Amino acid sequence: MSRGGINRRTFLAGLAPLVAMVPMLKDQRDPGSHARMMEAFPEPNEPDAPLAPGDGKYDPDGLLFPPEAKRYSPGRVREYDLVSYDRQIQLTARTKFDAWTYNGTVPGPIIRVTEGDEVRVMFTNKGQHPHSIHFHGIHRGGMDGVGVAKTGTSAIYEFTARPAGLHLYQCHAEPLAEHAARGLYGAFIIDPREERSPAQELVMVLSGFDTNGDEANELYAINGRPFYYERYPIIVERSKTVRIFLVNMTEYDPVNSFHLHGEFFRLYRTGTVKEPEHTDTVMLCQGERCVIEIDFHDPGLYMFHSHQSRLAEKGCRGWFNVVEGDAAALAAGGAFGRYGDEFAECSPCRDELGAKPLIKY
Ligand SMILES: [Cu+2]
Repeated sequence: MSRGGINRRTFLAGLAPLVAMVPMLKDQRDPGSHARMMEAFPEPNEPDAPLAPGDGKYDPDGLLFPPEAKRYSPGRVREYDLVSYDRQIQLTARTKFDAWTYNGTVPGPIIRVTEGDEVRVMFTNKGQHPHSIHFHGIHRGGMDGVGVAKTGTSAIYEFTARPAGLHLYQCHAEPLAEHAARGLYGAFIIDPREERSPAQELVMVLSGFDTNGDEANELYAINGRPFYYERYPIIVERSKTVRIFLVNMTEYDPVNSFHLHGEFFRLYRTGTVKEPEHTDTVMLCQGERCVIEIDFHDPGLYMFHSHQSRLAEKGCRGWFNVVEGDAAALAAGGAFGRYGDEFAECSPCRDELGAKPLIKY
C-alpha cells in the first residue's frame, strides 16, 4: 500500500498496452505502468457498449487514480507540460465528440502538488482556437490565465501552490462556455504540508457533453466516459477509507451532484475545511469541488450517481464494488460474475449501452 494512495494492483490484473503517445505531465508516472481496472472482463467488440479499458485511445485509470502525494519539501519546483489539441474523442462506442483537450483527454491530466511547491506549467496551444489555462487557487493576477495563447504559441504559468485543497484548471478563452464544454478542464490537487491519512484515493470529474451543438448536454460523464463506471465498477476494499477528489465541470446545467447509495460520507468543501459535514449527497455548481471520504460498513455493490435524474440517466453514474480483503486477489481468481440482462433493460442509457449485460461481481 503506497502512502496516502491506493495500491494500483488493487485495481487489477494485467498491464495494458501503452496508451496513445500524447505529451504527458513530466511529474506523472508512466501511463502504461499501472494496472487497468477490470482488465479481466474485456468487452471490446460490442458495438454499443462503453469502450473497454486499455483500448489505446484513453486512459481511464490515469484519470481515476491521482498521482501519489509528495512529502513537503521547501523550494521544490514542479514542472508540467500541457498541450491543447483538437481531438475527436469517443464517448461511448456509438458517440464521438469533437473535443478540445489538454494532452489529448477529457478531462485533462490530474495535477497534484504539495502546498508550497513552486509550480511551473508550460502551455503550448496546438489547437485551432485561442486557449489558456486558468488555475484555481491563490496566485498573482498575471498568472490567472485570462490572457490567451493563439494557435502555435506558448505560455508559462508560475506560482506557489496554495491553499491546500481541491482545485481545478480550465481554459479561460471566450466564449467561456464552449471552451469549458469542449473539454478543457482538469483536477488540480494541492496536498497539505502535513500528510493526509492513508486512503484509497480516486478523482472524479463530473461533466457534460453537448454532442449536437445546441448548448445543452446530451450525455454526462464521470472522468469523460458516460456510463463507464456502471459497466466497470470501481473495486475498493471495505476496510480502507475511500477518498474522492470530486470536481464539477458540467457546463450548460446550473448544478450537478454526487449521491451515494447505502452509505454516508464525510464532506470537506473545497477540501479546505477541517470539520466535515456528514451526508450522502453533495450539490456542486460549476467549478465547485469537494473532498469526500467514505468508510463502507459492508461489502457489496453501491451505486453512485448525479441526483439530477436526467443527468444520471444520460451517463453520470456508476458503482463501487466493495470487497473484503485483497481486491486484486479476488479479481485475479475470477471471483466476480456478471449482471443479468435486467440491468440493461432500463432507461435511455440503453441507446448508448446496447442490450448486452452489464458487468457484475
Ligand atoms: Cu480554450
